[in-house]
Amino acid sequence: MLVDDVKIEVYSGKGGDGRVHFDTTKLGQGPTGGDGGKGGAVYLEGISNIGALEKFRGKKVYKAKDGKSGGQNKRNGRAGEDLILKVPVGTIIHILNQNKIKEINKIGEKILLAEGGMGGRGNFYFRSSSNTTPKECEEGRSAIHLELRLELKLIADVGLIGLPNVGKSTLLNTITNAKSKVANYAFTTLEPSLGAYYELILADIPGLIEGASGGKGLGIKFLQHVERTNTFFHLISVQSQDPQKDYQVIRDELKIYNPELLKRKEYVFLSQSDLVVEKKIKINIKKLKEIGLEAKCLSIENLESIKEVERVLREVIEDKKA
Ligand SMILES: Nc1nc2c(ncn2[C@@H]2O[C@H](COP(=O)(O)OP(=O)(O)O)[C@@H](O)[C@H]2O)c(=O)[nH]1
Ligand SMILES: [Mg+2]
Repeated sequence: MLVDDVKIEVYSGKGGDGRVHFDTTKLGQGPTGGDGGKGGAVYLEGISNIGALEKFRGKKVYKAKDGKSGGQNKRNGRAGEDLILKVPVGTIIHILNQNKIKEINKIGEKILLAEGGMGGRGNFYFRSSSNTTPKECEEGRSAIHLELRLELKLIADVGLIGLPNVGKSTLLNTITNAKSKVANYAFTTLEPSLGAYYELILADIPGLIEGASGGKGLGIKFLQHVERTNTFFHLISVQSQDPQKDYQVIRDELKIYNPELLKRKEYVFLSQSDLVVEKKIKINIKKLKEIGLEAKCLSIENLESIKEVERVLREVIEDKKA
């Protein structure tokens, strides 16, 4: 199952302590204690793998490295390594013990959650003309502890919707780098998948069937992931006996979940068009026209139709920029 809600704890690194040390060579007697290194910070970084919250289910506590203590001969301690946790784009970060919320919306976006503690200063720092042999140094500052709830809300630009088995996953895999499971029976793909087409993110929303909004199947759970999606590709199989009904079933489920979803831009595709004879395609195109839909033919066997999908995607990219 897709993990889309987890709680973890993170700690930044503690600062290294400053050091008290004096030169032991014959000529000098001065202070040479170095500063402690800064502790590692905690960052979150957005990646495209929507399954990335899975790894937080087992391990719950994550720590950046502490800074090292200062050394002799004015050597400063090494800084602690930062902790960078990778989360899927669309993750909402609830910082529970600070009552704050942050979001990661882009691949590669990195946000700082907790600074590492500053290193303490060594006695070399405290030397002065009035005190040439200071015995003071500072402790490193403490780490920051955060309790986090990571909640995934996918931010897809295009949502692929339609009944099971109409070719949504196949289309996603064909035009993006996604590796969505494809199978010839309903309900194998129980996880939504994401793929990228240039700067667009496409989401395959599986499991929508009649009654999904009433708790049948799992589709309804995934609709939260397209709540912020502006465009839908609605696939209807050319093999359908009643394409009008297939269309309406999905529209009804969207409506019950959130009527706003019906206002989003929608492109209708008559999919798997290589599987039937031309006449059947024409009949189904006509049936869809009767309810005001201009359906485009689509088949992964037909390069022209894939190019047409890509043309529509470029249109979506233009719309997005505008
Ligand atoms: N012949 C043909 N088969 C297709 C096409 N698109 C998908 N399929 C097949 O239809 C079945 C269901 O496809 P899938 O992508 O899993 O459908 P989904 O449930 O909507 O994600 C799989 O066996 C696919 O190989 C197509 O354009 N032509
Ligand atoms: Mg699928």
